[in-house]
Amino acid sequence: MPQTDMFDADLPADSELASRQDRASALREQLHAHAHRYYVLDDPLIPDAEYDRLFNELQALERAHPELLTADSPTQRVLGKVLDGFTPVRHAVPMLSIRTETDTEASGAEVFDARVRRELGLLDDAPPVEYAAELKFDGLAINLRYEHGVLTQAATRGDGETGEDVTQNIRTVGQIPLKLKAHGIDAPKVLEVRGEVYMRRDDFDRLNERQREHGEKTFVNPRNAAAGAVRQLDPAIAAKRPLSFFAYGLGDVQGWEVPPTHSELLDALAAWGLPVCEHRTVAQGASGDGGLVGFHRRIGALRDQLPFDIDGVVYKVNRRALQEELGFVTREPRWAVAHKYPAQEQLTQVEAIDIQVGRTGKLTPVARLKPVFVGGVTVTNATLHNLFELRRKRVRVGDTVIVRRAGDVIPEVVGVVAGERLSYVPNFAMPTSCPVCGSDVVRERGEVDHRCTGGLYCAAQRKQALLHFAQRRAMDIEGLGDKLVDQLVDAGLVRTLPELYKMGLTKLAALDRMADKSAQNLLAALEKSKAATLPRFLFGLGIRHVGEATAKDLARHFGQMDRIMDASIEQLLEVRDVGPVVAHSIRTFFDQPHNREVVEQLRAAGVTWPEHEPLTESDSSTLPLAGKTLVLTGTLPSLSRDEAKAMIENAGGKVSGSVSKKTHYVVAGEEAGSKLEKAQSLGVPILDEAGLRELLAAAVADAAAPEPESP
Ligand code: D41
Repeated sequence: MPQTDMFDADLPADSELASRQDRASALREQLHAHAHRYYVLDDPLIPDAEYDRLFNELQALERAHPELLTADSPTQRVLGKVLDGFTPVRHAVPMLSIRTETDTEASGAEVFDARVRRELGLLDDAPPVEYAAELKFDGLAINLRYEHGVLTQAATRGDGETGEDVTQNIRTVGQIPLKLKAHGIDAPKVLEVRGEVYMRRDDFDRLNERQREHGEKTFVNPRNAAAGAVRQLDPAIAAKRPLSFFAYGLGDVQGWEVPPTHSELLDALAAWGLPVCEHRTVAQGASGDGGLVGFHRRIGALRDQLPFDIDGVVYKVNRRALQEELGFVTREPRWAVAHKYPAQEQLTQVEAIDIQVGRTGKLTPVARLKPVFVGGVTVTNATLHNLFELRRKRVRVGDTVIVRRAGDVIPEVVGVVAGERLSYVPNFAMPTSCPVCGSDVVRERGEVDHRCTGGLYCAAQRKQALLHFAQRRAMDIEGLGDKLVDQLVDAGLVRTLPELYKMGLTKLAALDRMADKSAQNLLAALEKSKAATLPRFLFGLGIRHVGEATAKDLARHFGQMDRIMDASIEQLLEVRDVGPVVAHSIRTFFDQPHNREVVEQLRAAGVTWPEHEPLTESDSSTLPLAGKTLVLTGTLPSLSRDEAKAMIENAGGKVSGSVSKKTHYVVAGEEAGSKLEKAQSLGVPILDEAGLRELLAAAVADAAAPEPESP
């Protein structure tokens, strides 16, 4: 070959040809491998949309450069192999495929209508063509053969000519009648019904949950779960996989007059007892609400609320006479088209795994993704929910993952494409301190979520903490609602609870839509809120698991904020209705120096709470044992521990678990141990049950004495 000049135009052309050839053969190999996993093993590595993308690329390449075409190209045959375990079934009438309108815009309907009209030779002013519009179920095409009304055979589509006999498995599908419903006419000699076997989303979720519980492999989506079930060799296992079915067409028919339109055909199939989807319509032409475009739009809006997955809608020329006139191209009827919606799953790469702290303090691992267009938007982040989900899915940085975005739902990582990790990547670990505020991160026993314990100190939880603090049942700061909190935080005016009380009129009034008058009102409301009560203040702090009732119990039990802040787990457990989870939550909260600081700063800002809140003053401090702490130890002759505790508390006293100098009485029964000894050594008065009863009676008498008049 003569030496070619560097700038010879032939040179790039030659190398282009070589790289095109390489690309085509690489695509063919990939498609073969993926098709095998998808069709034969029912265990695809990539989402359908990614497969379609590769397929389309190869098809475009072969079209533009026919010399690249090879006989074994996946574009040259319908895919799908007969598994060893199933008997092949030759379809009496081939199962056609359906043309897909690649255009996902609404104009797909118009393109189809225009083509139909052209092929039927209709003039522009001819009336609209009538279409039957239905859903495109995302399942597995199946042929059901009924002979004299009895289901005799069910077969997969296979390559359209030959499928597999899956009668055993299909017979387990409750929705599929084993016998056609009698409705006054004789069942046809032969009726072949075609439709889609699919799995409902709730069934899918339950199935996966069960699989997980049994330590078995889970499925990435309902379609794969359905396909796996239909081609399950053991019908007993297939029977446990919840499948559903919708009919949408016919195969071989003998001894039945097929209705003249598709819509009437579906009505007739429904009358035979076959499941037919209710979301279907008869449309006049393409345009407008009454046309295919309107149906496409309506179903698009409904898509995410449907209990099953669809990947598009299907338009069919309604009149069979017209269908016959239009005929077929290769294996696709000219009278039908599938119009897809944007794929809800795509492949992309995980670039990093970050932690997001939510308004409630929940830490969520989030995958930062190479941007990918999925479900109609570009997605760059996807939730991994929690550490357990992340571990279960085995997601690591650098992995290629399937991302799903359905409707308004937050995009999520469905799973990892296996076998692509190139080097060692460490497993992701949850941080032990909050990435936002540095507070401890905890996970409660039996819970999957990790949480920041920073609470009102944590910037991520700021707005939530402020709203909670301001609410009526807490500090009751009138006028401090959602919008204002957003504004204050976003403007940087308030970062912590104490800063609420440091706002000046000038800065406040400078806020958008904030008149002088409203600023003054807010300041007045803040001022008024300073005179708080202990239970309201405590509740307002937003300690996890401390609701209004618990806050009241705590206030009544301890009487003072400082005692609550310093209470040990043991002491907290003495409070009525406080169990280990709540006690831990309170302890952890006050173990965060930031949280103690917030309390101190609020105090410094002038927020006050009487040591005994007014509500309990009426029930409690006027009560006979108000302010008295008793300790119970040993077994009393007639009272159970709980009964004694209730009697003391009803009289306004507190029951503590440990004896100290502050203990007023120790009530000792049989087999009293170290607490009795301690009381003796400290000189704390010791009572038996009779003594306790006496004390209560005496106290009641005291309390009945007239109170001094209030000034
Ligand atoms: O919901 C579907 N997946 C669906 C599939 C449908 N609603 N209608 C369909 N109609 C046909 C023709 C027009 C050939 C009777 C189809 C399919 N075919 C089909 N699905 C898989 C291969 C062919």
